[in-house]
Order: sequence, then structure tokens, then C-alpha cells
Amino acid sequence: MTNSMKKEREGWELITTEKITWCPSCPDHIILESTRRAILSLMKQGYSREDFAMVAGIGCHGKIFDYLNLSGIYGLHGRALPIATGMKMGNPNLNVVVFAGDGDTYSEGMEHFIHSCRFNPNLTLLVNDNQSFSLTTGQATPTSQQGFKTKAEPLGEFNKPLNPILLALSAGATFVARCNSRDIEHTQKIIEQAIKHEGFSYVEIIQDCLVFNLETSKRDDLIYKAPEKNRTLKEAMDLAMEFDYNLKNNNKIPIGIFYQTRRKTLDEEWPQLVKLKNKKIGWKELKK
Ligand SMILES: Cc1ncc(C[n+]2csc(CCOP(=O)(O)OP(=O)(O)O)c2C)c(N)n1
Repeated sequence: MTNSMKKEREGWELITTEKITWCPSCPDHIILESTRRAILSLMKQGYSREDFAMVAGIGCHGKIFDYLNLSGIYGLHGRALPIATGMKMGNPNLNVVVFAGDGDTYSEGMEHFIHSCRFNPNLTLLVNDNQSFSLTTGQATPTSQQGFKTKAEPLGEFNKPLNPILLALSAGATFVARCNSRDIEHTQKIIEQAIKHEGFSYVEIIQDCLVFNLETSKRDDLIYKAPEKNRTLKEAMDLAMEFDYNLKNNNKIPIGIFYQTRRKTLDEEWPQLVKLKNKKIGWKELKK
């Protein structure tokens, strides 16, 4: 096999042979690729595949569970975060990555989202935000734009959208970022940094739904990379407020890391978990 062939095949053990059922051109395909590249890059830096575990919610986004070759639990709609926290408490040395949707996280799973920001478990939440409940054919979620007409909201969504970045910041999240699913390299980089972060890392991945919320695909000119710098909480909140999720306002949409800070994680607060962490349980240890 030539070197270029080897390079092309690198990391394909992270992908399963399951038939992919996402719509053609759905950004979920690209998010899978960004995640694969991020994990591959971390494996080159010394992590092993067995150091990762995943949890998925239920929705189009959650199908990644069938396509990414990692151990984990295919969760319940809205309940991926408590499952992940439980996994983390069982083995604090696992790098747990949660794949969730905007409906999943900001509607049914809202309390888990807020308390994860507060409790600071050392895990990563990736939210594919397509501003609609897409698997169930496009009802409005808390981040849908006002006026969004759906079969369930024939008069258009009445409510103002929630700003989840602002909410996460005010609830105490220690790593808050947003990226654009179509920018594979940037998304890969952010996912890598989120996984390396010690504490609860939350990444909102903006994606279009090309079937149920067509307005979401008109944002490319509005998205810009915010300068990379350490921000105070107030500065991060100001940046978060630049985009209010109402697409018609043509507000600029900043992406990048909004805020990162270090405080004791859930597993560092509990002496039992510190002890467990120092035992370094994992596949490598079990094999010995
Ligand atoms: C407890 C529970 N409530 C509701 C549902 C129905 N349900 C399944 S997928 C889904 C929509 C998922 O939307 P989102 O999380 O935004 O993900 P997307 O499909 O857009 O990726 C809903 C409402 C369910 N399966 N379980």
C-alpha cells in the first residue's frame, strides 16, 4: 500500500459499515467527519480509541451512534447528559462525548443542560442546532426563529428564540463554543479543544436543515470567526448576544470559543471519584 493510500485509510476504524440514512447533503454527514478527524487527531496525541465513550440523544443527530465506531449508549430523547454523567462517575478516566440536538437539549433535556453547566462534569456536549425537531418532521424548537411556520405551528412560532450560549454562560459552563458544521477544519479544532478541556465543555454546532427549516441555509454570509482571546464572562455574554437566533434580523453570527475557564469538576469534588480516577480503570488496565 502506498503512503498516500495509507493516509487516506487512516482512522477509518472509527467508522462503521452501517448504511447511512441521513438526507443527502445534510450537515450531519460533515459533523460525523469533523468528529472522526478530531478523535483521530487526539489518538495521534496519545489517546486511544478505548479512552472514548459516547452517548447520543434521539433525533437525526443521534444516528451518529450507528456510524461512529466507539463504545457508548444510545440514550433517550433529552436524557443523554444524565447518562453521560453516570458513565463519567463509573469511570472518571473516560472521555465521554455527548451528541445531542437542539430539541433534545433545549426542550426535553433543558434541566439537564442547565445543571450540567452548574455541576461541571468533565465531559463534552456537542449540540447539532438545526433550529427544528427534524426527525419528527420539523416542529419548532426553543431556538427556532419567530414566525417559523410548521405543521404544528401553522400561524408561525410565536415565541422569541432562546439564546443557549447566553444561558450556558450564565449557568456556569466552563467551556462554551459555537462552530459552523460546514467548516470541517474549524469544527474539528473546536471539538478537539472541547474534549481536552477539564470540565463541562459545550459546543453548539450550527447546521442547516435542508428539508424542514430552509431559512437556516441562508446564514453563510453572516457567520464570522470571533477573535481568539481570553474573554471575561461579561465579554463572552456580549459576544453571545450578537446573534439572537431570529434569522430575519441578519445579525452577524460569531463562531469560535466564547469562554473558557477552569474550576473544580464534578469528579474532583467527590473524594470517591478522585480515588477512582487515580485507580486509572479502563480497557488497558483490565487487559493486564
Ligand atoms: C421522551 C421523548 N419525547 C419525544 C420523542 C419524539 N422525538 C424523537 S426525535 C424528536 C426530534 C428530535 O429533534 P432534535 O433533538 O432537534 O434533533 P434533530 O432530529 O433535529 O437532529 C422527537 C421530538 C421521543 N422519542 N422521546
